[in-house]
Amino acid sequence: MKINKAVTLESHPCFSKAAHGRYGRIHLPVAPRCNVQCNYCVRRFDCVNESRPGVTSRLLSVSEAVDRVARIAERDSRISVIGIAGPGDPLANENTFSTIDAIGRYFPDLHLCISTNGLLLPQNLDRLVGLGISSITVTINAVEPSTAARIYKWVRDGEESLEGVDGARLLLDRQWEGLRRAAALEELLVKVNFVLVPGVNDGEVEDVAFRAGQMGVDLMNIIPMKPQGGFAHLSAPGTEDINEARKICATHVTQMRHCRQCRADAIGRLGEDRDADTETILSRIGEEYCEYVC
Ligand code: CLF
Ligand code: SF4
Repeated sequence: MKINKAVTLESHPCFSKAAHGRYGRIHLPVAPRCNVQCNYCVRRFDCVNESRPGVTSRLLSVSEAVDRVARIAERDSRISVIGIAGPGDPLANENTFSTIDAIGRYFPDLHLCISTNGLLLPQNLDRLVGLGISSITVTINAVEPSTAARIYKWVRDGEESLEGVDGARLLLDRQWEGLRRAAALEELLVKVNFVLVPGVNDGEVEDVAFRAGQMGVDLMNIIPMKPQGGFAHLSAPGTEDINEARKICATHVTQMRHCRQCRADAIGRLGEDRDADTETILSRIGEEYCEYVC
């Protein structure tokens, strides 16, 4: 099926504010591994009452993911998007590709959406497009490696693990290359996420917006950092900080203002997640999960 960006936009609850009250998404938690460590990401929560990115009650296998979509999409015609947003990095998990391949074949009318830290995006973009994804989000938190080095504890590329500025530079190079190439594809909706960490990267939010706007990125989502993990000692940005950053960045790229910072296993319309309904029949496992920001 030929993907048409305008058609995707009409019914994508994240990319279109007009669509967010009418359409919903299913996140499939099939991707546990991550290849970087963000300082704002904590991997040890597994609470069905917790509602934030990176949290899921249970990992799904590919066949379980397909079953879940069949079961839910059958009784809710408002589901328009199937997203993979963790709980780790989707592109660091082969199951992500198997899942979108299967969903694309069984449910060709649903849009496929991926959210990634971008480290493996350049090498996987063609594959994702070939599998039929119609929207992608890349989280980019800086332009300068010295700033990114304060946000990412380590970056793992294959067998190589890099820390400090070396890891940060590699990650930023991949993120920006992946974003540029994705934005150049006429069929893809592309969003850049920015996790605002006061005193660390707030001075670069406009630079990220400017670059993204120049590349033709469709949307930017500025997200408040939650103080935890390596950033537990910092303060979260206030609503005024976020609004001010959005105001400045809106001159470069359209701003998203209706994000609900979804769980990695969210289901339904934004803000009306039905995870608990669906998870009651599933057992919880005591694994550690990674915070993921879609
Ligand atoms: Fe999911 Fe993300 Fe796709 Fe949407 S969520 S993978 S783009 S289908 Fe949406 Fe949730 Fe905000 Fe993400 S409200 S956290 S922006
Ligand atoms: Fe990985 Fe996302 Fe957690 Fe960062 S926030 S460590 S990219 S899962």
